[in-house]
Amino acid sequence: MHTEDTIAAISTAPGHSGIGIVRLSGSDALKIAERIFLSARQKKIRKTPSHRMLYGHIIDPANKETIDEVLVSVMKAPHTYTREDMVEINSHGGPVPMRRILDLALHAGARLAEPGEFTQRAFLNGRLDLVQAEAVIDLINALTEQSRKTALVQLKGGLSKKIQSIREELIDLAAFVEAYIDFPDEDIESLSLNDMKKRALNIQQALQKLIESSRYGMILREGLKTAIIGRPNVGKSSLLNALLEHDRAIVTEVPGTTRDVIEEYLNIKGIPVRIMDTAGIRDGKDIAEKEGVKRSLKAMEDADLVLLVLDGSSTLHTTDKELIEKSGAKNTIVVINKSDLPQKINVPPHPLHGKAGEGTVVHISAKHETGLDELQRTIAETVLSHSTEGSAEVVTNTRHVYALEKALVSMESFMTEVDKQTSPEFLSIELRDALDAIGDIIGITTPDDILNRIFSNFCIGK
Ligand SMILES: Nc1nc2c(ncn2[C@@H]2O[C@H](COP(=O)(O)OP(=O)(O)OP(=O)(O)O)[C@@H](O)[C@H]2O)c(=O)[nH]1
Ligand SMILES: [Mg+2]
Repeated sequence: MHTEDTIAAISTAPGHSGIGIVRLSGSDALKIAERIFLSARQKKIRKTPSHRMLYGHIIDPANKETIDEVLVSVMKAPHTYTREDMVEINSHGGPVPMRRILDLALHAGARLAEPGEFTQRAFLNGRLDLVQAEAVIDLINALTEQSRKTALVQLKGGLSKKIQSIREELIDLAAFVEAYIDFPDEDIESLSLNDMKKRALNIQQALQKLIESSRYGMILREGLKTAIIGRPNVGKSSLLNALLEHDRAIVTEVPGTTRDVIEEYLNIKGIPVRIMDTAGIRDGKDIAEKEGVKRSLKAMEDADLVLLVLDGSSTLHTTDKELIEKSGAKNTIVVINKSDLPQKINVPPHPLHGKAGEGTVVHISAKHETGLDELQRTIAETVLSHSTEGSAEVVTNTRHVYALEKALVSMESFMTEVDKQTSPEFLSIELRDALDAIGDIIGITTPDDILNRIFSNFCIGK
């Protein structure tokens, strides 16, 4: 990656809109913008104080043709997103004028930006660490208000600060251990051993807490994978429609209506939910239905949460019992539907006890939309009861979880080695490994190929 050249991109989404923004960043950004912009009051971009806007027109320097009427924001280094000189051209948001403005900027000396390159520069120039840079994309992709809040805490450096403090504790501990390497003849006294263990335990606990927060964090980022499972005709598709508040899936009185998995997004009390309606489970004869059932079982297996729907107006079927058994290992809410009809079902004892949400029974009528609020509350509780909601430091990123787990493994080995009174050289190796893993999270030791992969997932212009 070259950071010495000036980059340009269309930063707003493609399509037609009121305004659109072409963005420039780099040491020549002001000069390049000046070549293609004519201010209404003859003002020069380079002479304009930072963080001011100029009104005028984009002009093709080759033939003096006016391309669009624009407002230009002038932002001078270092107080900018990338810490470089930046110009943002606010034009009309049509693809044709914007493409033309971008082309003019490229002709005037800019290079087309790679995806995420503005943010990559912000990272390379030290304005954001890697966790904060990754939070930018999470904020853009936030599924619900809760996801947005968590991403914003990360963007403002909340999680980074926590990771930094763990890193500092690790550095202190490493320095303490390494002091003994210089005196090979001296054994580490037991007082110091205890001190080391105490410090290592603190670090371990902090790592564990962050790893635990990721269960909630990943749900905020990717959605709670929820599968609606049950026999044919119990009202699974009706439930999906009732939750979505529109007729997404076909509902008929014929068993076996749904043949494929239907996936939708829902916002349940701030929690993004990826909900899947599935084909009713039975021993169907036709091939399409068999395939449908296979997919239902797969959806159940992959789900974070199973909504096991039973028909309250009929007695418990063998398949119901089998599904109750099958869902045993899963976080499950038993949803007894058709509560508007006379009830014949015996609420089955669920094999699961103990953990919140599991084996919980909720009565609803999907058709008359009753009991849905309680169901939604129960769904939200299964997430929140396990979570560290309210805690500022929530880990939402798989890359961070892996690195934290790696650091934790090293700390566990460190503890074992301390107990065995291994020589300080070996102890220090474990701490270095933990430090590297933590450094990878915030981008201190992250290899270039990983960095490039992270930024290539961004959109162009960010
Ligand atoms: N009385 C009553 N009928 C319901 C209720 N929910 C669903 N039904 C009816 O039950 C029938 C089956 O509903 P669906 O939602 O298609 O059931 P399903 O579980 O998706 O069925 P498959 O797709 O075949 O597996 C339809 O006639 C619905 O109108 C309810 O709460 N009360
Ligand atoms: Mg259905």
